[in-house]
Amino acid sequence: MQDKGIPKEQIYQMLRKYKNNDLTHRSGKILGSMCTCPDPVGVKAYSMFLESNLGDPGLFPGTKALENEVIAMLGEILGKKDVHGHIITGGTEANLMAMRAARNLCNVKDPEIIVPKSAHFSFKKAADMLCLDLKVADLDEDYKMDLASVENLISPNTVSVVGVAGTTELGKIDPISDLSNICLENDIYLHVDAAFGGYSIPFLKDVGYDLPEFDFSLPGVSSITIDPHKMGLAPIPTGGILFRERKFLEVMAIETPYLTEDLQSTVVGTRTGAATAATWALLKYLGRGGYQEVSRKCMEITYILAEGVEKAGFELITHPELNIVAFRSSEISVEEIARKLENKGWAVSLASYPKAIRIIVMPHLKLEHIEAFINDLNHI
Ligand code: 0PR
Repeated sequence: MQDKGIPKEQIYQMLRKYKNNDLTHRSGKILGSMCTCPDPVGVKAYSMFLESNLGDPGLFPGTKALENEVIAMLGEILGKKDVHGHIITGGTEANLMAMRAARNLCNVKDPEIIVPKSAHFSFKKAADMLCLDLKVADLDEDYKMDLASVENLISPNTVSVVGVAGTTELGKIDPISDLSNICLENDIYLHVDAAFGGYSIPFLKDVGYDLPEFDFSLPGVSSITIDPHKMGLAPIPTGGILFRERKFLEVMAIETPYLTEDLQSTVVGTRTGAATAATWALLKYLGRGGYQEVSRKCMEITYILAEGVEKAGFELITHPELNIVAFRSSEISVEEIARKLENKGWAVSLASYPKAIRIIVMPHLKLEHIEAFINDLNHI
């Protein structure tokens, strides 16, 4: 570190040089990301609350009121207005909190959780950090959690079953309604990871898409992860965790002797209020109608992409249920396809099960990008 400070204009110039090495969502080249260009209204709201710390909410009662309103709005979207929860850093932290609540609720010596083979890797982190034994349920022929497999894995040590509404690799929605029944019958905590689907399934249902129930309207659902920084268009890092009952937060509350709150249930202490402000602003600004449009447009482009992929001679892994298209070829490996697409400037990602090229049709992908992509796909 140099002794004397550098003039700010020079600093900004230096930063721009680094930034120029980054890809941007706006370029339309990022095809494998669940994040997107944050909406400017959310960015402005975020920047207005940079000094707000929800880890010490007594100092920021305005931001705390915003968080309460956001949680109620997200609860309303997910079938229950009087839910309890927090705006946090993202899906990983949300899943970690849910698993911690589930574990703490049960007093078992060797706790186990049951997740589908399609679950996000954050559950492996949660299992490691919380000393949980991870039991992996098989998928059915449509890549959704297999119910017979779940029932076989249930044991007296099961503290939670996890279903996913919008899987990371294929965008599939697990049979949450059946999981809800199974969990009610066995008195097991059911967590729904809707980090991706939470901000789209309800809105797509509004506009006529035939998608299954997955939220608190199902009585067995105990908690839901929903990420504003994915389909919610909020800046990174913004995640959400919602619990059906306050006691799920209370079982993991830690005393905080010198803060303006007595108890804290979140993983992090100092916690930005900016994410809450951005989420609040976007929910108010876009409204239900705005989010319906966002999801509807993504789905329309998803279908165009799926059709283009098939016409180009590739095999779709599955009919897209949400805005993810996954495909492979009988002639060349997915690694080879990815390499060729990367040479043409596309940043694609690979699904692991089954192996496939995976494209997430996020709001930054416009029709012209997808048309250019299909054109390149035809010529690899
Ligand atoms: N749950 C689900 C269903 C997810 O898909 C993800 C992340 C998480 C939880 C974890 O969320 P956080 O990453 O917010 O903690 N899904 C994406 C993935 O792993 C995240 C992502 C986003 C990856 C943008 C790359 C990228 O460029 O694929």
